[in-house]
Amino acid sequence: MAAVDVEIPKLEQNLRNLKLAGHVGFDSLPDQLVNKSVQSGFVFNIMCIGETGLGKSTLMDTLFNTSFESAPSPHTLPSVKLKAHTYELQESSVRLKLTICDTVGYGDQINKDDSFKAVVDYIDAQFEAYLQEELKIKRSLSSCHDSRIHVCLYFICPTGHGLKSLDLVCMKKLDTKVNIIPIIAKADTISKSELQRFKAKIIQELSNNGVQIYQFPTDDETVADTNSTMNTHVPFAVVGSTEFVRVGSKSMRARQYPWGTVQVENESHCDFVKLREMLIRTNMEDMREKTHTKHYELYRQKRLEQMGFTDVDSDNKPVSFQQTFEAKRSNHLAELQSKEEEVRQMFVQRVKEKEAELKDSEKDLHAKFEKLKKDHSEEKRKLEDARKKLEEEFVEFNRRKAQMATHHTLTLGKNKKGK
Ligand SMILES: Nc1nc2c(ncn2[C@@H]2O[C@H](COP(=O)(O)OP(=O)(O)O)[C@@H](O)[C@H]2O)c(=O)[nH]1
Ligand SMILES: [Mg+2]
Repeated sequence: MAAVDVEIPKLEQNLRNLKLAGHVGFDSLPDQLVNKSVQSGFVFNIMCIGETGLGKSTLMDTLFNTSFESAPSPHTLPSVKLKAHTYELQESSVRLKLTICDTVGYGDQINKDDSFKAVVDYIDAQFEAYLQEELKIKRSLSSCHDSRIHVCLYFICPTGHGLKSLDLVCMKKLDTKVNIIPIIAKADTISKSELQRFKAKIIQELSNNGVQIYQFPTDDETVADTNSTMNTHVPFAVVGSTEFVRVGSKSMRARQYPWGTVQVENESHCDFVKLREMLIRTNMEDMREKTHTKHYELYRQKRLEQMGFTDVDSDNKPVSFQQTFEAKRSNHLAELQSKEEEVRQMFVQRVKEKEAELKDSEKDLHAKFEKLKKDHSEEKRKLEDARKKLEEEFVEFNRRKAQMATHHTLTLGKNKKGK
């Protein structure tokens, strides 16, 4: 392929600021963007990790103020299974395709060593599906369902004693793959003073183990203050409920106990509102973006490197995709050729060996045949000799017999004369 020299003008150097004499209209670009996004709808995928019975399904119902109708899972599963369900939700004119991925059987096995593996595999599989679509010649990224997990809500058991080792191991394995928001489940079971200590302990343990959890972004001024305050409230202590009680004229989600009522949306009762605010109302787009630009990017980079692609060669010089591909192709061809040559050599060698073997056995056969022939003629000669000898003996015998006969007659004659 002939190289084409194209002079690329240095844009920055030629950049001039111009004033417009009147209204042109490209100030509508943000609106165009909004309209387009609203039209195509949004996708958001949540993964809930936590032991069975920690209130994952209840919290999802509470968060989206609906009933996803999930059947409670048993505690007896032999391994962790990931189950994803997708729902189409609509609020005013905005459509949201929401996928909730549940870790069924998480933490239920006696040996919990591999509990996180199913989760990691699931997250990787979604990245891989997206990567494969991206690498296709005919891509349909906008129409195919993006199943990459945008956020992982990690449900912590409200023990008041800090994290379990399974929690730490799993979050450590996931922190480069997904935005993790740890939450304290069933926070109505823990007292106010205990909760503060528990939260501090969890944060301490996470940082001691180098687990990176999702930080609400503070680079956008409009939300920087709220987000930075909210970052200090993590892990949110949440309560979920499918029961409603009337408070004044409003019906709200709550949990009723003999000693009182926990209102899910009451900020002095729990952090549910904070979680909903951060997860859905303020940072949903940031989590979608971080998933693509940070976590997926890392996965993509690792996978392409695994496949043997690189941006720079050993001398740190830029290498294009095509160069890498061609180098790989010629390497592959050379390898193929040397393999072919090796196989050919081996074949020739084998044929030679077989030929020599055949020649040897032919020689053997020949020698055996010669020996047999020799033995046979020897035998024949011996027999001939024996026959001759016998014949001679026979002649001799006959002769002697005749002689004896004559002698007998003579002797008898003499005797007659004597009488
Ligand atoms: N005390 C308390 N119980 C809860 C809470 N959320 C859910 N539960 C109860 O815990 C049980 C299991 O909840 P579920 O949502 O099925 O848990 P999952 O297995 O994690 O999906 C149910 O009886 C719920 O009513 C909560 O915030 N506090
Ligand atoms: Mg459930």
